[in-house]
Amino acid sequence: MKIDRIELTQIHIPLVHFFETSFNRTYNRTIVLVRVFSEGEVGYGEVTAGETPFYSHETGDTAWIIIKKFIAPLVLHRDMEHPREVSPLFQPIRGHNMAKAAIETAIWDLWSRLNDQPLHAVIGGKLEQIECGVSIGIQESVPALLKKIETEIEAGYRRIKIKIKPGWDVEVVREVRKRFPKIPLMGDANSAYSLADVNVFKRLDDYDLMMVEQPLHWNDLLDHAELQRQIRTPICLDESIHDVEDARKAIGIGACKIINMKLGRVGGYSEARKIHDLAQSRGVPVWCGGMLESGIGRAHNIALSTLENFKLPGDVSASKRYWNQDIIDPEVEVNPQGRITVPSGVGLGYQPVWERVEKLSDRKESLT
Ligand code: OSB
Ligand code: MG
Repeated sequence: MKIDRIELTQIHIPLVHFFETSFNRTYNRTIVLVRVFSEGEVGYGEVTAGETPFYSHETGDTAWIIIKKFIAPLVLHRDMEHPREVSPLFQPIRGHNMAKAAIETAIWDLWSRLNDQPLHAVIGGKLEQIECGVSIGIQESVPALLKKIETEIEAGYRRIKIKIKPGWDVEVVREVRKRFPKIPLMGDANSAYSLADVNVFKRLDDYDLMMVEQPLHWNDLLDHAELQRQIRTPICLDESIHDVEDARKAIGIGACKIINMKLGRVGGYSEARKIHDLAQSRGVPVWCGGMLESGIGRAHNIALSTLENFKLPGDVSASKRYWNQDIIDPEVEVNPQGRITVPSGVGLGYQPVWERVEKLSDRKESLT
């Protein structure tokens, strides 16, 4: 396989409902999509970075520059046997994992299509159905949140994640538990707290949460280990895990008992697989996180979620929770039992509809 062209396309697409975390509120997504071309076939990838550098240092704009100047030249016109060769090529570039992942994941899709196989089979996935949860942003009021949760439970979702931040935490969780005593529930703080807030998490211990996600600083492991020693609720790390070394250290010092996996945050399938295997060998379950992806990123998340240690429901939800119309055909659907049936077609198994992409696009660049 030799890649003769890489194309970057930026789209603007409004969310059905704004999404608020401890770091910002998003109404409209601006997303950079990539296409990689070889032997008349196309592979698809998505830059999962946000519009702003508030989740990580990366944005769609930084990824565009890094891909154009440093990543694309490493793979264009190079003879490659297998997509597992891609990730080591990117190793000299420090950070910029979402830029790397967009290209790496697109090349896995391309190779799967060239070899007439489903991507999930190519990466070694075994699961035929994916367990789905939802991530519910901070709402205008507690009744509004309760209503949202009710809707998602009725739709069949198997786990509810709510976003928390100082001022929207213990009291909110108490109200949710009062109304829904039994549902699998968790909170994601996106690094809104410090160790000085240990009492917040001790109080949250009363509400039987499956886990609390990334309570402390976005690059910390040590303080999370200290917090975990003081609370019963398992800590799940998101922002702090960039590679298998972070995962090894985090598990080793007890900074987390669960890992949220995101292809973008860890730089693609090769590193995700390493983290997955390490976690599995240590008895640490993983689940697939989300970054408000379009159908292309979402389809990659579904493929990833077929690996065996994806033991907990992910933030992998139906297209219609995000978009009036997604950019793939068929759209991602979740059945009334809260599961996605993994598609059996080649590559991603969902076909990007490029005419739709072009209608949403205002920026495009071809790299040769
Ligand atoms: O922390 O998991 C997160 C969205 C954007 C950035 C960070 C996160 C999230 C989500 C949404 O929680 C998950 C999704 O539904 O895509
Ligand atoms: Mg998170």
